[in-house]
Amino acid sequence: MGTEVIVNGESAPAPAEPDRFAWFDAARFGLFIHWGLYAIPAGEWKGRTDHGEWFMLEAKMSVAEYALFADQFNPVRFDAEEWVRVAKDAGMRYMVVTAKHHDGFALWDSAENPFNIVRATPFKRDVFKELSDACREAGLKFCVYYSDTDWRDPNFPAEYNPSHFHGNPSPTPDMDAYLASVKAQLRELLTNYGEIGIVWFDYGAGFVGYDLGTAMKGQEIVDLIHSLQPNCLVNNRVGVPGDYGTPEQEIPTDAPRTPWETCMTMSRHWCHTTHDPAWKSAESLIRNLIEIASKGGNYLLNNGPRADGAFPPESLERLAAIADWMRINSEAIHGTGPTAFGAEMGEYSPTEKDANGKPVFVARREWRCTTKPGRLYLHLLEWPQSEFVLSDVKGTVTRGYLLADPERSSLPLMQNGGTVTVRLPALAPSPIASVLCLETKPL
Ligand code: FHN
Repeated sequence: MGTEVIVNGESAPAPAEPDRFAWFDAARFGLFIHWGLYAIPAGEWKGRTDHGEWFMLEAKMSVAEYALFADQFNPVRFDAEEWVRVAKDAGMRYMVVTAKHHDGFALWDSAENPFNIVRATPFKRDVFKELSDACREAGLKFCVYYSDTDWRDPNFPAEYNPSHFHGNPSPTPDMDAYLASVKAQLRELLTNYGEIGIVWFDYGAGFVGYDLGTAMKGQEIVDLIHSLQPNCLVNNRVGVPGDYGTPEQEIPTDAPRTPWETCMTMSRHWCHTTHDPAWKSAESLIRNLIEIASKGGNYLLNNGPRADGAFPPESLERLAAIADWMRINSEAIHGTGPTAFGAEMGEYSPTEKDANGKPVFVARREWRCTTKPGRLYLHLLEWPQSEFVLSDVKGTVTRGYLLADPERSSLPLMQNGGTVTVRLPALAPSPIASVLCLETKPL
């Protein structure tokens, strides 16, 4: 974009490039959906109950055997508007949905990939059309998960899989043909469903000994996406840096300086399973959101809908608890920047080392901070006895109040240089995290 334009014969500064990241950076919170044929066995098969979305590989199923699940897939309780309402109520600003996972089953009406919900199941509805419409109507970004792996496609090389499994191996896989099919499917997704916020690539393949970016021609794929939708974000999982990083099931100790998003399950598995014992508490999910936002990242929290299209009750319970907390505190998450401090996170031990000989990080859990211009949001995880003391404050604090106080009554506070002391009520408004907002003005 040039530095000037001519308007009515006069030279004027060129409009700034649209910031492709603005919505992502403000969102801070999204819903990840893993949904497909694997929801039918829901983890249980021939005596085992610990399968997940890798079910076809774990059960070493042929394409023909796995396709029998498509004949049964009829999610009569699927309701796109209900999915979107639950996500929006929880404060989620975007939704990433598995268009095609490693098993090759597509959730959109694909001419390129007829093994899809419209053409291969009794359900016959294009859930991507219904979800993209519902997201747009509700103001959520609709985003697409797409796996680099396809255990059905004979041209996907079996050797690219960690276990060299393939449901339909060709003796002479043709990677160019495979990539042509990948690009054709991406064109369908980026042409037929309106604005796509993110193409969320994933790697099922181990690409053992192969350079993912070269094998998948990653930059060509990213360029194709941007040629179709220039503002669409692409993550870092097609073998090239893409637009942002994707730590999985973990929150980085040190906040990356480039855009990032932690994806995490609510339970043990990404997809719905009937025997999942490891559901995380709503408290830990909310505190993850706070931790991630205080480091300037996004939280992509996963939910695995059931085969009938309904969200599991365990998910609904947690999302409702998150909605209750966000109803009061969302301004301390949406549109915020990272902490103005940092010492509150903890420090590296001067003596303790981990298995790799690196200093152990000793985390602190008293409070976290998110920021906006003229605002410090202190997320109090442990309620101080009577007062909260904050050091290294830049500028002057003009007022302090609890977001849980509908009147936002000013709390007694005093400031001595960079140290601010706030008198707090005896009881914490929330056992999970109570947010103290300090309004500030520059010195
Ligand atoms: O293999 C996939 C897995 O099934 C799941 O989709 C996660 C989600 O980020 N990604 C891969 C494992 O990293």
